[in-house]
Order: sequence, then structure tokens, then C-alpha cells
Amino acid sequence: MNSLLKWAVGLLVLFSVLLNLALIVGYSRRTPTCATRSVHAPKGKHEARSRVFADLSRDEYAQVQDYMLRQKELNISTRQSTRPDENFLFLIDLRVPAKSEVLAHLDAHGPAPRREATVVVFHGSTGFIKEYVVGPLPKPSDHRDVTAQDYKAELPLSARPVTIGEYILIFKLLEQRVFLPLAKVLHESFGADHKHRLNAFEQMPRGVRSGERKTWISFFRDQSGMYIQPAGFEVLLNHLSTDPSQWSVERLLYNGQYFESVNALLDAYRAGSVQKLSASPWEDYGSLKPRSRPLQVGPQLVSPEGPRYSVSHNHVLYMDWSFAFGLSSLTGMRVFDVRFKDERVLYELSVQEAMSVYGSVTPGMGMTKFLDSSIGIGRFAHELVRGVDCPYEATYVDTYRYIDVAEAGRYRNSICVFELSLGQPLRRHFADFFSHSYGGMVNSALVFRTITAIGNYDYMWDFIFYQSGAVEAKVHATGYISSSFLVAGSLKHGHQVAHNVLGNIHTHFINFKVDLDVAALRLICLSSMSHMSQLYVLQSELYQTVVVKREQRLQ
Ligand SMILES: *[C@@H]1O[C@H](CO)[C@@H](O)[C@H](O)[C@H]1NC(C)=O
Ligand SMILES: [Cu+2]
Repeated sequence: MNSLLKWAVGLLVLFSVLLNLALIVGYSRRTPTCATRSVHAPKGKHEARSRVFADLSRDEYAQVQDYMLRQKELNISTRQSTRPDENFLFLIDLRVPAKSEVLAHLDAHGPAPRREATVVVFHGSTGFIKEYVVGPLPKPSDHRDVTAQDYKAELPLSARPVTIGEYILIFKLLEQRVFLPLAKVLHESFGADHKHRLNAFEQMPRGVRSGERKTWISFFRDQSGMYIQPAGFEVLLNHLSTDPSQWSVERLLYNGQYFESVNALLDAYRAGSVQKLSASPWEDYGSLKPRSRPLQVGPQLVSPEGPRYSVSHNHVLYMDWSFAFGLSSLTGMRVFDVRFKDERVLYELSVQEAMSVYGSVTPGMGMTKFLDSSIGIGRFAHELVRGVDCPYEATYVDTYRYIDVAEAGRYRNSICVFELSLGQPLRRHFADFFSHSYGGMVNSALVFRTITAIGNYDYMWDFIFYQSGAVEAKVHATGYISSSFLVAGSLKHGHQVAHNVLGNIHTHFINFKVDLDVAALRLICLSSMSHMSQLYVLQSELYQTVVVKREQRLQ
């Protein structure tokens, strides 16, 4: 009897240990239920027909690439190191179907428009850029050249953006024809050597006349925040030819003085007829590491009953709102078929362009007008960091892109969606005259966000859907300012932000496309904003304050 009891107790203990283990393993795998599941079903239904706006999937990119490679007469290469004189498959992106076809599908239950891709090929062998439409997806069977129809002109190869393949050749040229012969100058002037490298940051446009391809390249110390670490050295590279042996360094700027060739600078330096710079120690003032520890964890966003929105494929439901979304590699994020209480209020709201125009006495920054869509805006929508870029509990969406690559890539968590409490009632009244009463309404809004880091700048793009029926398109810029080496006359074009560093004056222009479908909508749209880079090195709160104030004025 005694031994039987012992056995029973032993088995019970073993069973309880196993059960505990199973429960611990089971529960620790679950994410917190309060943020992932909604207590109430969303008001509307997800619209499957919204797929007409969906970006291409990884399979679709591969199908289009395969199709293009099968067209032997096009002789296309997909290597990332493709040379400028070869034919390179640069871009594959969704060809958004015509609005009339989409509306027939959405509203009149017409057939789904043909799903097609836009394909851009740099024909290095013939000297032209071509845009093709390839379809129908998923199994493409034909392509047509739409360059003449879409651009009303032939597009010369010189107008193409610089690809990885061309960068490889540019960096090789700089190494062999600039850094090597000038090693002593660069070491004595900037402390550059094998361990202390100089990085190139190029300016735009690449020339002043149509057909030119000449780029001023400014050099920066290879340290964190290189954009505010300028060395006093810039070169003008002519890289028009598809044969890199024909490229030439046409001018150089050293400490504010111009030279017509590398040899001319060398000779003047040796003869002592140039105002020499002497290397100062490299200081790490551009680091993003916090300067002090935060006091404690800040407030967090919590949805006790789960999210009040729902994301399915490329479609979002939120209270009275619904919309489809996508991300173009070139222009950036976009939403389509935006409905409020089932009524379409916007057919399209999309980012189109982010331009910045700079002033400087130095040629690099002085010439610069960045037209970011020419490099690609959506292309730089990288992973968003939970709890910093978006709230922890936000919904994160992956995107897939094909631009200047050998195969389509996945960009994890590059879009986030969340509902935000606005911290102020939508409306309220407290009656203290005649009678006493109070009525107030909590206010919150849905945020659809991407952040694109285009070189020095990080643009934080928000489309915000308010319960009042308003939509806001908003952008904040952060990251690093663009800077140049301080020379005589520089201070007319900005403010000094560090030793020998000028934060150049500049203006941002931001363009959105708004295709409004009803008159009743209150739409807040920023079309342009400007600011001067003032007395700060990192763009931070101060900068945001400036932007927010301007936004308020525009509203
Ligand atoms: C195709 O392009 C390669 C370079 O990528 C070239 O060597 C070859 O001659 C081309 N073939 C034809 C048929 O044009
Ligand atoms: Cu700026």
C-alpha cells in the first residue's frame, strides 16, 4: 500500500512537471493576446478587388525577369555589376492599370484589368533607355515598348541614374586616378590613409546641359554621419561614355581653389603655390549614439481590446475607413480607393517627388538639386524599428522590390499601420451655466507610414485617417543635413555647424498626387516646405519643430 502511494505521488509529480513544461512552452510561444486579436469584428469587409493595386509579388518579379531574359534579341543582363555598355534590366514595378478600367472592375463588376509590369532597360549597347510593358501576369507572354508613347521622346542613356555596375567603375577610377596619385596630398591635408578612408557623396544634376553626364563628387571622412564630415576636396568627373577608359577628371577643388587636372593640383602642391590644409584629428561628432541615458521607459501605446483596424493583403479597414495600398520603388507609398462610410473620397493619394535645392560657393552643394524620385524614393523604404519608428504594437507589412538588383528583394516590416490616440478630445463641452453637464469624445486616427532614407535624409511619410473624415499627408525629415567644407564666402550660404563644416542653406519641395473623388472631403496637403539648416548638427527635435510649425501654417 505504502509503495503504491509512493508510486502514485511520484507519477503525479512527474505528470505535473511535464504539464508545466508543456504549458510554459505553449504560452511563451504566444504573443500577448491583448494586442493581436480584436474583440470586435471590423465594420466593413476586405475588398479582394483591391489586388489590382497590389505591388508585384516575389514570384511575379521572377516571372517578368524570366520573360525578359527569354527575349534573346534584347540581350539583357541582370548581373548587378553589368557594365554601362551592356543592356541592363534596371527596374520592374507594377504598371498601375488605367483608372477607367479599375473603376469598371470595382464599381460595375467588370473584368479585372490585365495585370502588367513596367520594365526599364538601360540599353548600353545602343545608347537608349527603354520602358516596356510586360504582361499578362502571372504568365507574361508579350511586351511592348511604351517609351515613345509615355515620354514623347527617345530617352538617351546619359539620362539614366548611376547603377551599382557604374559605381563599381567610378570607385575604381577614383582609387586609381585620384587617391593613388594624390595619396600624399590627401594624407597631409585630411589625414587620409589605408585606415582613414574618404567616401564619395555625389551631387546632382549631373551636368548643366541636356546630354551631359558630369558629376561633382565631394569627399567626406568615413565616419558615422559622414555627411557632416566634409574634407575640403571635390572633383568633377565626366562619365558620359559607356567606356570607362574615356572618363576623365575635369576639375578639382582643394581648399576653395580650382585645378584643371590631378597633375595641376600635384604640381601646385609641390611648388607650394596652393594654400595647404593640415590634417586635424578625426573627431566622431556625427555619431548617433545617445549622449546620455534616458531616465526611464516612456509611455507606450496599448489597445486593450486589440486593434480597431485590420490589414489583409494590401487592404486596410479602420472604423469608417477602407483603402488599398502599395509602394512604388520610384515614387514611394500610395493609397487607392480610399472610402469613408463606404463612399469613395479619394481614388489615389501618393507621394510623387521630394526635391531639395541647395546653395553654396563650393560646386558640389552649389549645383545640387536632388530630385529623389530619379534615384527612387520607395526603393529606400527599409525595415521599421518597433518602438522607435512606429509603436511596438503596430502592424508591420513586408514589401518586395526590383530595382538595380539581380533578383527581387524582401524588405521586412517596411510599412507600418497603427491607430494613435491624439491626446485631445475630438469635441467636448462642459456646461456650467443654467445646468451642469459634460460631453466629450475621445479622438484617435489611423497612421499609414513608411520611412525612406535617401542618402543623408530620412523622410518619414505619414498618411493619417481621422475620424472626422479628414485625411492628412504629412512628411517629417530627419537624418543628417548635407554639408560642405567651410571656405571663404561660405557663410553667405548657411551656418557653421562644426569645425570647418557648413550646413548649407536649402529648400525642400514635396509633391503629392491627390485624386479627389468628392467635394466634401477636407484634405490637408503639404506641397512644399523650406527651412535653413541652422545651429545644429543632427537633425532632431528642433528641426521637427520648424517643420511642424510650417505644417500648421499651411493648414
Ligand atoms: C550580348 O551582350 C554581351 C555583353 O553583355 C555581348 O558580349 C554580346 O556580343 C551580345 N550579343 C549579341 C548577340 O548582341
Ligand atoms: Cu533639410
